[in-house]
Amino acid sequence: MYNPEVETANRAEMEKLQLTRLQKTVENVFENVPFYKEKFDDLGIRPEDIQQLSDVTKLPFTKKQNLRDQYPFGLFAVPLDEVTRIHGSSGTSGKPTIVGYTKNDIENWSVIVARAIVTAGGRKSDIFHNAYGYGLFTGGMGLHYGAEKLGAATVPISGGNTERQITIINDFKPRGICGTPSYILNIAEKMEEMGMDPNENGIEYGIFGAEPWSEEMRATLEKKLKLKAVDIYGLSEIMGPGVAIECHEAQDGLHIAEDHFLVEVINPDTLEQVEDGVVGELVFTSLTKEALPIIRYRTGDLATITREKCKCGRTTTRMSRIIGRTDDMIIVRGVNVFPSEIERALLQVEGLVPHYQIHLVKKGTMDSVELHVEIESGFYDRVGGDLTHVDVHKLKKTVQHHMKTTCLVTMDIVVNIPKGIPRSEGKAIRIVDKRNSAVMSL
Ligand code: DLL
Repeated sequence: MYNPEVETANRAEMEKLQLTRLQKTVENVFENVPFYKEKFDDLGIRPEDIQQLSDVTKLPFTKKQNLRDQYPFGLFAVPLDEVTRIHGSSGTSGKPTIVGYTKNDIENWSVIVARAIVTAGGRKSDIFHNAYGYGLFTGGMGLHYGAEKLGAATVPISGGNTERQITIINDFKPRGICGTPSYILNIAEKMEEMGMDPNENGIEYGIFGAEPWSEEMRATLEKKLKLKAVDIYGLSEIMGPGVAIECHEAQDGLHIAEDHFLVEVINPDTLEQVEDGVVGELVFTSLTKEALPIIRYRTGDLATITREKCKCGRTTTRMSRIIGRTDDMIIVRGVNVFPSEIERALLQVEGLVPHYQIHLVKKGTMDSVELHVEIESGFYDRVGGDLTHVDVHKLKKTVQHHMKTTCLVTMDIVVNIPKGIPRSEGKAIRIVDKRNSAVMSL
């Protein structure tokens, strides 16, 4: 069940399965979700119009705002009586986006995540330390049910209480761990602070995601914790974690669970599909969901896809890591900047730890970026705790130069003392927008 033939199916077999499931999903939403019925009527389409997979482009898009407008249960395709779980995702503002699952949805999701853990190198015999937050957020419960489905001894530690996490890791000796990359880094640093070597904890693989991270962050985590780190992607609107995951063999793109999710990549301006390999916005249609089937959901996440067979033998379409968001893109003096680019450039500078924040401020009438970085404790001691030291000045210049060459933007660099950047226990806050607040630190 966890490494089924579907992962190595040839394209024709996969597309046949996808088409049958797409047709069923379209009929379902047409019959049971007034929002979609109305949209289909407006566009003059009916379920019978979906005769081949490429007909998906005839269907309307769904956006986060549509879920917000239908808060909390308006897009559900089944009566609440058949819903066995509710999750949500916290937006930056207002109420969370609510999603629901039937018993079958939970079963499918568990199998998808169990498969994902196997893809990451996990086994039934593992102890599996789950540091994703439990709650409305899909990370904790999603990984939990998958790990249990696999048969791993699942430790539902959740996020936070880092010292206790470390004790549990030392005592239980898990083979696998999962959490947001920023929180796992936080755990590793705490271990060092407590006089332990995070290299010696015996963890063999880590499943990290739910927030953007870079190859450089992967290298840092793999070195610090001596494990293989793979990227897991997902979003609550589509299911939760497990929509796609990297294999431990190649670590080269995330395998999409295509038997459950149909992927498209579109140009966010023209809304047309782009060629494989071209960066665009990921759009997913659920193929098996019962409680909240979703048509052409615009994720806002930017990536590329490839249909080339992977070294691991799987034939499923792979997506690149998320390289930005349509709405997270910072436009500074006309230049598009993505936080992930900043992270990549930052991690190439020696003397800094991989925690950072991008503060957007106003300088007069102009938008400006203040990049808050954090100095390594060894470096800090070397300069005697003096942030005006000539070496700190040099460090600032180096960072500024790296940013200018990677992002084409001149940024003000603010060096923080060790632990000066707030640590996360879940998704890290990378962007602080101070442009409209009265308090500005210039
Ligand atoms: O973050 C689900 C998840 C939990 C994924 C645990 C992986 C691990 P939401 O809270 O709905 O769901 O947030 C979804 O998070 O649209 C992306 O912008 C971002 N995201 C998720 N995974 C990744 C990743 C979960 N691997 C939103 N890389 C998505 C970059 C990611 N961004």
